[in-house]
Amino acid sequence: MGEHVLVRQHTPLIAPQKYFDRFPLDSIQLPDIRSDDASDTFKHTLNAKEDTRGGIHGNRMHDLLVESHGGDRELALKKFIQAYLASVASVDDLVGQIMKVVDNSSLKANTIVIFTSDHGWGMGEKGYLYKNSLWQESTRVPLVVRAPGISQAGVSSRLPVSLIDLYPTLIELCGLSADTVKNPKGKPLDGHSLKPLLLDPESKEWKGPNSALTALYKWASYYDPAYQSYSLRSAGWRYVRYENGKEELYDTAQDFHEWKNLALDAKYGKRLTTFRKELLARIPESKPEPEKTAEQWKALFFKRNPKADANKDGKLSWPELKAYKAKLDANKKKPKD
Ligand SMILES: [Ca+2]
Repeated sequence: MGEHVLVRQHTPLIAPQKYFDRFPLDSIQLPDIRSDDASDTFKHTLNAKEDTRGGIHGNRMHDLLVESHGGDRELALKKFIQAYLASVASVDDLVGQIMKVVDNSSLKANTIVIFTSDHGWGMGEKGYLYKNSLWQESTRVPLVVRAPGISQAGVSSRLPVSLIDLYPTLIELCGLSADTVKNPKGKPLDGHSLKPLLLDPESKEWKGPNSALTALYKWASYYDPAYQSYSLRSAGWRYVRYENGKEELYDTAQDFHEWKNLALDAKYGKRLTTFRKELLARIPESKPEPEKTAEQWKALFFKRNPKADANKDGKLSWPELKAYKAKLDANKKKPKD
């Protein structure tokens, strides 16, 4: 198995000029953006301290881009999208070159090619210009599979699947063992082989769950799976639950843009309950952070403040800690000038 990572398509959006020329500014179409779209959403309520880049970073990126174009939002987004399209076109050409090499070699008939990405990107929808959201712009990725003798060209499946399904797919297509449980501590793979869907996009043989799970990992010092933000995307719905308990629910069959948060509408209580249960069944059990004992706390303080060991005996006593902490606190209170 081989992996080829094309890093451009990525910010900063650098591509040869000829690709920019393919997308003149006046030909750029902006996505459908509703100015008040974010008003019924909760991403911005995430604890910014623990989620420095996930909470409002996308809003800041958006606002700074607009500001740098003198407040002309349309021009700002058009220029960003032009650079994005130029990068996509450049990667597209490179993929074509790779495919040409494969197809002109003896590898053609027995090489499985998967084209995908690790996340999408918000283009100003909900005032957000970044990855790391739980809305479709960020959670959806391209996924194209060419498996000789298995998949058919030009067909697609509407079923939401996940990147964790790729490994089991390759294992099955290559006829390798998927048995990952070697001892009692082992766990089976979380993903499911896409082979039935590659053979027939309408197949009823798919063994995976009805919805794709996306986790927004909080950049915290301690990881508790119960306090992360998640999205479940089924064929017709998206459910979002933020770590602070706030929820969003979108009828994606009717509301493709995910504009109207139905979680705020009592009419959808039953559907919310079902999604809540489904999510809890999918995520690992909570592992709350153990309480730190006084000694552990002292050890941590010593690690961060080695100078607190006043008599330099390599050990930090409580009086030494108290004296050093008092000094730190006094310095903190001092006015800067
Ligand atoms: Ca909205």
